[in-house]
Amino acid sequence: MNSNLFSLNGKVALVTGAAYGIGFAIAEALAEAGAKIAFNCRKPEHLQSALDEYSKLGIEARGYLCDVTKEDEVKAMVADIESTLGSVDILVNNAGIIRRIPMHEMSVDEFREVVDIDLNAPFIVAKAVIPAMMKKRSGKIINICSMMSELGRETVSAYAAAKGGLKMLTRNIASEYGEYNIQCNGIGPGYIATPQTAPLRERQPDGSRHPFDSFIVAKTPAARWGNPDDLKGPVVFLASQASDFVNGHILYVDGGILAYIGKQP
Ligand code: NAP
Ligand code: GCO
Repeated sequence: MNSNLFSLNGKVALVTGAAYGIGFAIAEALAEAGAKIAFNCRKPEHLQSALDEYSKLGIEARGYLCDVTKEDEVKAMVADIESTLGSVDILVNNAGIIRRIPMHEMSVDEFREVVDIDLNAPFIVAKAVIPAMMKKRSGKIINICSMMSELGRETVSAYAAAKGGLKMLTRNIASEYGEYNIQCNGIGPGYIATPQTAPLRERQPDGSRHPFDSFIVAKTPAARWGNPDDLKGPVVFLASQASDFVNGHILYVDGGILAYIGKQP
């Protein structure tokens, strides 16, 4: 097999929201495969700590303070990446938030904020990088979807609506730009141990596990939460020439949750 199949040498990767969590692991994996890394977040303290962590790993990441919902900030970031590292070859739309509120109690602004970051922003960032990919007739766009691209649950209406929409945005980008040798796929992580899910894993006052923690472990054939490193292989696959004929696919990295009815209590 061609040993360069999974190489990203000479490629420029932008990973949004990669100050920590899943995005950081994704950026680390892409760097390990040879890519030059650019990433962004909103908070200066997150940016600085991330730059320090990347540096400790020997990764010369270019970090940007950029809110992915602001098109002017995104355009300025992409322009600076193009003038310093080169045009973006690989985009990972990772930045995202969740608000866990019963729908009938959720404000319109709270709903809109989640959809803005989790769905509108991937459109904004993809739109900023696609013209250069079209010129090069080459590009990889990877949208970080979710179990909630397929399933609902209480309190996450905005998130599920956004991630379901992101699945279809992924398929539409694949449909519209495949002829330019641009592949757009999604990764659907299962339940991953990051700050975003920390509230679902908090120990109870009596020291017992959070009920949701126990629920997820029973619902996952792998009988564990995922960790960000579980996403490294899948993202390198979708970012590399190994997946040049994979397009519009959502790769679920979930330990088997979507395949499993769950362990009998
Ligand atoms: P996280 O720990 O909360 O990290 C989110 C990152 O996004 C942070 O770096 C945050 O930095 C950045 N961010 C948030 N809003 C932003 C904005 N408007 N502009 C720029 N950056 C922004 O989340 P995570 O668990 O790593 O999840 C990452 C992605 O995976 C999200 O799309 C999430 O929906 C998805 N996902 C997570 C899980 C899971 O179980 N953890 C499972 C499936 C899918 P700042 O706050 O500094 O901006
Ligand atoms: C939740 C969790 C999930 C995960 C992930 C699952 O509250 O149910 O936060 O939404 O973040 O999206 O794939």
